[in-house]
Amino acid sequence: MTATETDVAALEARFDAVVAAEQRIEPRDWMPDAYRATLVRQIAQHAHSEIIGMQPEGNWLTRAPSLRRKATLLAKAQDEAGHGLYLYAAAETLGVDRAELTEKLVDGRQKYSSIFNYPTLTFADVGVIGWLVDGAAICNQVPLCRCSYGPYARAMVRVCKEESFHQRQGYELLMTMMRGTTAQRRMVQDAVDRWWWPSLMMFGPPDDDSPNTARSMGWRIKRHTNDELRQRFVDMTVPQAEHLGVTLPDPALAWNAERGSWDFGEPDWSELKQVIKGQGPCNAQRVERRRAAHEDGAWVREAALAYAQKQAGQRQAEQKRSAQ
Ligand code: FAQ
Repeated sequence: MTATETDVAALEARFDAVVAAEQRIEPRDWMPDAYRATLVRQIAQHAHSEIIGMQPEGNWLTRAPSLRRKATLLAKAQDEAGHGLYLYAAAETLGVDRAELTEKLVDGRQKYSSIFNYPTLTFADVGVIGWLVDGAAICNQVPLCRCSYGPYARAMVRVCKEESFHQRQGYELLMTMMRGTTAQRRMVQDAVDRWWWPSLMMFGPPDDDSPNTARSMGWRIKRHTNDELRQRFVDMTVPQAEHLGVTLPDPALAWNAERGSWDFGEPDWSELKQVIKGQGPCNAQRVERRRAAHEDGAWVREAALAYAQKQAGQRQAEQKRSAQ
């Protein structure tokens, strides 16, 4: 072994020991290139999902049925923008540039969650997104609070607290509609029928078709497989659906006493593949709107940069004056 090989072996051994001891890898620590690349991929996709994820609900901001619902929805969308910011900041600790990540998103070189490519047809969709989509996000993200990469794990703690509030507001909205008219109850059931299967697909492909899971679990980035988390979500949601008074659109749903879990049907994996490939109902619209918003915001970024440069220049001039 050369001296360099010995150094790398020692660094690798330290990295493995930190991960095995459930401690955190921090930005300045040595890490394998593939670990860094996996984190950039996942965190960037996650950040893009939060930002694109504002669009489906944003569709109802100007048409919310009351001032209270509008204020709540606005606050939720703002939280999602904030989650995007924490996540881009976490990605930047790995040496990538946020502007470059955004370019990759709008060019189709990076992904975002499939779930945000479905339309929001009625106000009940706002409630169902809160209940099912945020519910699925919580199932997926609470374990990420124990992810081996420090900045990602810490960002997840706050994100999950806010997602819990989002889920509750969605459920409360749906409870209110279910206590309303027959037409309102129908709207809720229709929204549940449309969002149930896409929510199950949020967890990713089945384990035997998930190329990244084994390695990400080995590095303790992911803490559970896609199928484990999907099952956890179904088990959590079935009693909530009963309490709400809606039917989940899956004839195969049945309690399995032996497993102590709910059996459920197979999502249409070809649909997930199509949506991930960019061929879902709203992919083109979502990406186009993101591109337009990014271009429209160029003047804000330029102004902020010019202001920061001006401030830095003034600070330098002051330092020079006080040194004289
Ligand atoms: N959509 O090998 P795996 C939210 C891709 S935030 C699109 O299993 P992995 C908050 C995957 O990237 C929702 N693509 O991959 C909110 C990979 O492609 P690549 C976002 C998907 O990474 C709520 C390929 O398929 N949450 O909801 C999807 O081990 C309400 C093979 O898959 C996160 O991002 C999909 N559903 O596991 C906001 C959580 N599934 O990259 C607004 C963090 C898979 O090799 C309103 N991410 N793919 O080209 C994760 O936990 C993981 O990345 C998974 C995928 C579980 C999503």
